Amino acid sequence: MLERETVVSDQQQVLGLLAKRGWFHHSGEAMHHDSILHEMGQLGDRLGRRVRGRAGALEEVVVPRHLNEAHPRSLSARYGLSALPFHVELSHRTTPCRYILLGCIDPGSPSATTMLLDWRTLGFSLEELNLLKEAPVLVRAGRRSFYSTILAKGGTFLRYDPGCLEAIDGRGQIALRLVEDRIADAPSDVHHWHQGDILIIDNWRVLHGRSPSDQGSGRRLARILIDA
Ligand SMILES: O=C(O)CCC(=O)C(=O)O
Ligand SMILES: [Fe+2]
Repeated sequence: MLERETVVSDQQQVLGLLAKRGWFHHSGEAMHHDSILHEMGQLGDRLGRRVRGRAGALEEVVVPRHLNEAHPRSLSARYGLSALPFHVELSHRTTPCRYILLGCIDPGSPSATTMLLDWRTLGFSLEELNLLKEAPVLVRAGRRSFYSTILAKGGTFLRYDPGCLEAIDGRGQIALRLVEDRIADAPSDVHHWHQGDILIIDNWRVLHGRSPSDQGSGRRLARILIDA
């Protein structure tokens, strides 16, 4: 039997894999909501500071929702149980959170997968990268809406979420379509959930999405967001 210390993944190993691939899969031993969240907290708190999600909570449970049951400004309000398109979490903030941790409380039946895609593998040319850094887009966030670009200066992070980004001119339109088209053609990593699994995603680098889901599948993921 492994010592408890070795079960919770070693920080260097987590950081190493995050640097290498942009995401990290931890097969947890925890099987209950509280213990999964505890384990996620241990991993997340070592990476940075927790931030609130869209609905204002530091810890959330993500359940696939029908259009009319979803939080009005969430992607689910637009896509419901269909596939959730690839996005960067908290794209509507001036800086999206650095990490997302998802923990599987229940994979659901039928289960839905989470898809992961590193934007650096999308093959943008230098010219395209410049377009993404320069073309202005509107970031819709109610009264806090603002103008920004898809790619941050220096390429630190990508801002992309079909639910809150809008073109305001031709260049923005081309830039948004460019990302959409590349994503559509790109092979992604597909994560099939097992109870207790924890995924840590470098949200500045890896976009995530979800395959179509079923009403009443029982699928439940715990989620915490980290600034670092
Ligand atoms: O349900 C999933 O697989 C991911 C949903 C999502 O986008 C999120 O929790 O941020
Ligand atoms: Fe998300």
